[in-house]
Amino acid sequence: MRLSRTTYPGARRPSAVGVVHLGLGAFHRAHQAVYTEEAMAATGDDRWGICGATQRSTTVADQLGPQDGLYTVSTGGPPQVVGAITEVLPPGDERLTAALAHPGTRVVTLTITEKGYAPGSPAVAALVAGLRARARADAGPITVLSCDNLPGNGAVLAGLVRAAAGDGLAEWIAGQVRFPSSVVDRMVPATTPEDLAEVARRLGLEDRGAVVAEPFRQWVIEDDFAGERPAWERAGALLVADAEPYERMKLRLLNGSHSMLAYLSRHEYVRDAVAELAEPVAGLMEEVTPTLGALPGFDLDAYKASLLERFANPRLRHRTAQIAADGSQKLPQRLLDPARELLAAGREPRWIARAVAGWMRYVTTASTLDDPLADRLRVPEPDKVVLTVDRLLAVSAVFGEDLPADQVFRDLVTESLAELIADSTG
Ligand code: CS2
Repeated sequence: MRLSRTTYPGARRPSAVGVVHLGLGAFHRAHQAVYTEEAMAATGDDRWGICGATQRSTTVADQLGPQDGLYTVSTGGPPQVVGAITEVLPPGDERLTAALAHPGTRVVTLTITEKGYAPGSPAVAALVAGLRARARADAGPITVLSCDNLPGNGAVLAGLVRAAAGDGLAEWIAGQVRFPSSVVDRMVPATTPEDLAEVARRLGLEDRGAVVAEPFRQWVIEDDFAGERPAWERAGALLVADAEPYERMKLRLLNGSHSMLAYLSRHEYVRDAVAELAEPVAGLMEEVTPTLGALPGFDLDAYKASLLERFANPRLRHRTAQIAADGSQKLPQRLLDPARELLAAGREPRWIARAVAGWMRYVTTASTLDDPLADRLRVPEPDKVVLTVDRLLAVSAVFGEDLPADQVFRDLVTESLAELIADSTG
């Protein structure tokens, strides 16, 4: 039997939709939806049901629709049923605009991945259409809360929305909409058939929307809301004036290491890659530390040690291939921005260069490349080191104009790529 509100009547039943979410993937289900569920449980304020929309594939709608939005999250103990999601909209569903224009909706959250932050992306277009309808309906203020791994994600999204909105709507947005930045953290690998079988066994019901995640979770949110919001702090979220220091730490230490592991290891899972690459990962973390800025009272050494433990979690089947995807969208904030800052300070970003060389080897040798810039990342003769570095550094959407012109950086990457190629052929 399938998990649903009929077969599992004990699930939380929100009284209304208060949040619209764009990008209803595994990450949202294991992160913001859980915070929202727990905020409702802690306060008894049940108005924060989530209307979740998927942007690209119908799979999630097929998984969650027949389950009335219910699914489980497993972090080691028994699967927990989450009832916060009350509506599931497939791509292109017109009800999304209506949901964004409904006065009960006070917050829009987004997990649309890095590549969603581009002019003309479907998620941005859907958001602007919804805001336009909301302005017309005079439905009141709303907060747009980005939850993607980008620096200043709120400001970036605000820029895209304003550019697409045009003058009249931009004026309404300026008065009614806030775009706080937030930093999200939880490792949530793609669910596998084995995971689904395990959940079905433990739950006694089939759950095609199940997600498996690490126990750790963090959400740092800039406290800049246009109106009401779920009491996420009651579920452990940190409301702060400025998320930037957290963002640097998370993107450069966690995500930077993740990308390094994904490109330098030939292991299938992060947990095995981290055992193989303990030295480069520790090296990378030390190298970027001077670029992190200050967080008074924060124990950076403990944070780094905890990351190594989280990567090594034996229960997590986090595929390096999943993290390797979309590298052109991830490298700049994870590796290249800290490289720029180190170079400007007269330091050599050796370990960053090694990770970048790993990416170069990866994009030039992978049999299929999952990346929006895939066409521009192919080189004719990947064993020619200097030519490969030259061609790839010239992709300015990734490296800008400054890094290709930096001889120190170019030499470090060239040297690393030569070593990597020699290692794999020798
Ligand atoms: C990963 C992230 O897929 C990736 O690129 O680095 O999804 C990572 O697992 C999360 O940001 C952890 O919070």
